Amino acid sequence: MSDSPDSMRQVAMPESGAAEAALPGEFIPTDDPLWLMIDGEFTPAREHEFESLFCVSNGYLGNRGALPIGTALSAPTLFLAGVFDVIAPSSLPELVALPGWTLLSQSIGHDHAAPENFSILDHHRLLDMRQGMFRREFRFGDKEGHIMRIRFLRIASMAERHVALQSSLFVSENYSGQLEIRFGFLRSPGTSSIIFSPSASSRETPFGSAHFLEAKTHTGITIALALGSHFSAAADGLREPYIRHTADQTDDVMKIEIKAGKTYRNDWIEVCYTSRDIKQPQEASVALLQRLQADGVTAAIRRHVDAWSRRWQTADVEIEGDEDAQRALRFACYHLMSAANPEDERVSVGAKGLTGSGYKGHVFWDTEIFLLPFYTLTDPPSARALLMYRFHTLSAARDKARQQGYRGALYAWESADTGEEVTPPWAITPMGEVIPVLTGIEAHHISADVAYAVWQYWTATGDDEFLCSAGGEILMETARFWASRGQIEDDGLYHIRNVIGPDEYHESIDDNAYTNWMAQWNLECAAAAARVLKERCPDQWRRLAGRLALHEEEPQAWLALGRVMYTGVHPEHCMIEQFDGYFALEEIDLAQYAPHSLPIDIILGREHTRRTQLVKQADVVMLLHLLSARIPSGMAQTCFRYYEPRTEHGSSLSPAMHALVAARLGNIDMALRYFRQTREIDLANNMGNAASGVHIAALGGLWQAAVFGFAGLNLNERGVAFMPHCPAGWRAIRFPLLWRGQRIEVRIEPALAEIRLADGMPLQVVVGGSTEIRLEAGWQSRWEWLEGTWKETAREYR
Ligand code: IFM
Repeated sequence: MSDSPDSMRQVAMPESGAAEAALPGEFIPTDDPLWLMIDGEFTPAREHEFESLFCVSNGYLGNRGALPIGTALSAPTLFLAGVFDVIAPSSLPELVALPGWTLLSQSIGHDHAAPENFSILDHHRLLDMRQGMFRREFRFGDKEGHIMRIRFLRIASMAERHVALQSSLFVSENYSGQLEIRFGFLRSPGTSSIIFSPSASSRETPFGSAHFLEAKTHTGITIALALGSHFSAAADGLREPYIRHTADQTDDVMKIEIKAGKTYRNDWIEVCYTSRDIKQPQEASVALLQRLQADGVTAAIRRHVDAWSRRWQTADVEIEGDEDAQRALRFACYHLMSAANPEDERVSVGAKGLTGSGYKGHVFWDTEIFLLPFYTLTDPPSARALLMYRFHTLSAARDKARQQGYRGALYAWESADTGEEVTPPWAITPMGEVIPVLTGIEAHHISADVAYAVWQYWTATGDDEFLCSAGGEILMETARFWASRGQIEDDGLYHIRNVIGPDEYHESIDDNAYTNWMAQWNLECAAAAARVLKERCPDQWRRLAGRLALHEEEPQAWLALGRVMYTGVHPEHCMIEQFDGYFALEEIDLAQYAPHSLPIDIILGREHTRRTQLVKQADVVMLLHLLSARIPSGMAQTCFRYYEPRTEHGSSLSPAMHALVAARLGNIDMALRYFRQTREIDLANNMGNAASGVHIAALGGLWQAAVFGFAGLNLNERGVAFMPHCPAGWRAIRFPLLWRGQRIEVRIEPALAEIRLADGMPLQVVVGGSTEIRLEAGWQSRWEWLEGTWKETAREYR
């Protein structure tokens, strides 16, 4: 996973204005290539990778970007957030992979179609990121020389989250006669062994045909799908659509008489509710389908496009001067926005969002540390919903702490629907070796990560109601966990032993710097939160303290423990040691193994790797960002210089953090290199596993590298600060932020920064560590890099 080809080589971009024409009356096509991802080649071996990249999802459902006409390698799949199944008593919950609804085949004349009987003549697959739309245009011919053209679009509605929609245009270039089209659910090898009820039914409505299907997971969740299909321009030729249901497939079969050169259109609407959402999911699906059929597909698409447009207004990061970086950031924002659902507090975002079945759909610290900043600063309701998931799973976290002999809340390293620990106890390496997985037992920093996101959300939004009703309890319980987790030892310091930090090469270690520093922060922050709660919501605080049996002195005790936390700082070297004994480990020069395609712990062996200073992913380097205010800049520089060459980036989480920190430390070339490496994780599949879903944490990290790294954003209680490091090749970075309900517009050039407060109360702003200014609503402050320092040079009302 070293030198990768440039990300955009395979995902080619069109010339400006060359985007495909619109399906008539359905939507306004995006022709700006900076908003499009295009696959213009047809490479069946890369099919699953593109299915992940071109997935459409809305935080409730995710529909992989499979080709609408099956290929032998297609795996059309539908995921529903929070719908996990446990297939056997001994297995772990996994996100249900439902068969995706797709165009299965077409038969022209008497030639019954299997994909292999067709040849693809032209193929063009496109993700319109601005409108949240997957589109495809292709021409194919059969053995008799009949040529068909199909144009198609698919959305997962951002306006009505229970809805997915697909619209297709068919034109036969040279054949008049019968066309049979089968739409349906195709069970592919990747789909779950879910049971579809045989009572699938079909009926005609004034707006087309409607089909109803029910499926049940082994854990008893009912999934009710209502599917509406409408064929236009075919009234004369459409013959009795009917539904055909077998164990593997449910097809909607239509036969029409077509004329060469004439366009036929089919619209298909899918509505889904489950028994997790509502008592009568079947009725809810039917009712919504009927409403949508009455309204029409065009109106539904318009609502979806409007919803995307509103979302982009608070999230778009514009990069002037680097088209690849621009598209990569839009791709990141597209998937981040697609992954969250502000309307559902019972689900979080899994490591692959709803784009693939990697990690069984489980939720990691990825959400709180890599994704939450994006949602907190661009879509606070989504951030709140994700944090509420942690609130609703507090009791499982309390159980886990208790089971391990601690107090408070220890969150699951891998979490599904209930918050219980679902990390697999073992894994199989690429060499076929079965190895134990200890993260579920020892990766305890997750509790501090959740606490960190709670406090950051509250700082940025000022959402006291959340802090008083939910966030405060998370902070108290996680602090309590840390207060019981370690011990003051003979040296008078508080030690936390036997953990795994972010660097998973080293297991069962003592005093991991990341864990201890974050635990210290958690203890102090909870004590501060106790003061805030007491002041802002005294009644709720009294009730909470009563319910948790929290003594008056407990927050003081947390502060005292924080003061004696062992931090691994070696003042003489201005360094933080990653864990106790790390500096004594064997030094390995990673460069001598470059380039290598297998992970280094496989090349060296796990035991050997454990005895070296090789680091799997940012560990101390994470602290340089998350707790930057606590680490003097000299120490940050020394630590980065030490750990960066020792880091293998064996996790997709690592390069983005290195891009961010390198930028903050002023090492722009290196930052750009890591930025590129991050964007290539999905866009050039440089870790080789994009097929199992996009790497959502890396995408969140890419956004953070731009905003916290190159623009150098810092948040504090009074407002915002910037330490800009805009690369010289990027003419400017421009992005909006939401701060306590106010919109801030930021534009950073290599030697210029403009900060505008669009509305709300005055805000403290500082650029480059100089004097803070107070910015009023409607005003823009202009800063310039002059004589080696940032100075405010103008302020104007705009
Ligand atoms: O959470 C990460 C972990 O840090 C490294 N392995 C992959 C996980 C999921 O992305």
